[in-house]
Amino acid sequence: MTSTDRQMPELDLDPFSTDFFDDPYPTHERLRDIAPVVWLSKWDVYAIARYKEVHDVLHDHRNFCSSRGAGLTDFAKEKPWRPPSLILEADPPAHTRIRAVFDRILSPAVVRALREKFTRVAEDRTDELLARGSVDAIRDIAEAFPLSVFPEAVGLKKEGREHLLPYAGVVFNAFGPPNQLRQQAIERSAPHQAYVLEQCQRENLSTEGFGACIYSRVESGDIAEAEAPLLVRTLLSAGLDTTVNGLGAALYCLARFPDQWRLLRDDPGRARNAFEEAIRYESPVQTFFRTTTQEVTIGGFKVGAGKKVLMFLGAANRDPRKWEHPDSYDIGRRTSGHVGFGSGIHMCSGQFLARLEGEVMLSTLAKRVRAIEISGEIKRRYNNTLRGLESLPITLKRAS
Ligand code: OVV
Repeated sequence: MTSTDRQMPELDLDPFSTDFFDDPYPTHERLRDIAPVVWLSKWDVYAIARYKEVHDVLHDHRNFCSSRGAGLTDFAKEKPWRPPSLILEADPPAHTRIRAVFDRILSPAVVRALREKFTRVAEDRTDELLARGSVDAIRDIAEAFPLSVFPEAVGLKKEGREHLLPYAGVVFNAFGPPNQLRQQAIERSAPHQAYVLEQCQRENLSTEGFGACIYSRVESGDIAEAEAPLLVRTLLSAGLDTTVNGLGAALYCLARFPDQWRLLRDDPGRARNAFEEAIRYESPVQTFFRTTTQEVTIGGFKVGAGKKVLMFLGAANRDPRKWEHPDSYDIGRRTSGHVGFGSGIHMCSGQFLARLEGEVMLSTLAKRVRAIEISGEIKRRYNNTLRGLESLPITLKRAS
């Protein structure tokens, strides 16, 4: 009997339940240890939790496509809840052309020019927080900072911005199975969808900013007129809640592990890696799906054509086969290779912007704040894809 004839192990656990979200780590370990791929009967998906196989799948877009959806819904069988993304939910060659345009809009050079502006905002925010002393690290930092720099950088008008996080909440819940989180989010999404659709139009975007930049590519002939609003939609879908949860992850880590906060205070130049390590450690985007385009073999197990493969980015980022002391938050760690931003052709296009936001906010805090102490009840926020907190009450002490 060859390895490809081995019976696929199956489990009936639900990785989209609140019990799982409360503590996914024992289940991540179980999934990694049982086999390279495990069939989850509850949703008929093939789960991959080891680093190697997650990495391999991310780098094999021919066998594991995105055009049938990066969530559980198979677009070949079911209508997506909104028109597919031109970038996330696409394969080469269509993806390649759009992605090249998008990458130039969010290039390191473009992002670099935002540093001074972002730093001033972070400094003002920090002084305001210190004046109050007791704050909520999620609402007052992780949400407030990205909300005060990102919509501005896109070129959105002031009114209606309160729809942005709820809209992204729907997007990331919608990748999950048809559970209450997904169904309720979609049921309540109409006003958020209406807002986003409207803001994606050229006339509602300022003449500077990422939005106008996308429309300028219509002029240069790189994209069609009809593609521009959908690319702005990608910015609004993927550009805010992700960085909110990334920054939230970093603050949660630094509040829980004071030795690491001390290291960061000793050298605020470590802020960028402290942020990166938080992305590995908490993996704000926990999962994505692919669809098999033909029968494939994963770690010696056969998976049929047209099957949904569920990649546990968060489990891969803590796989002891890949990482030393994977369950330690270590701001000095060599984080390269983590899959918190994905990997391969779909790897996060906004990663440079995300890192700038994370680095600037964390280094500013490290320079001005002596201590961060958890001062109240920590509440988790439940989402089918995003991992993060609803509330993290902290007290901040000023550095003398
Ligand atoms: C990576 C990502 C997440 C959510 C939405 C999109 C992309 C999009 O392209 O709309």
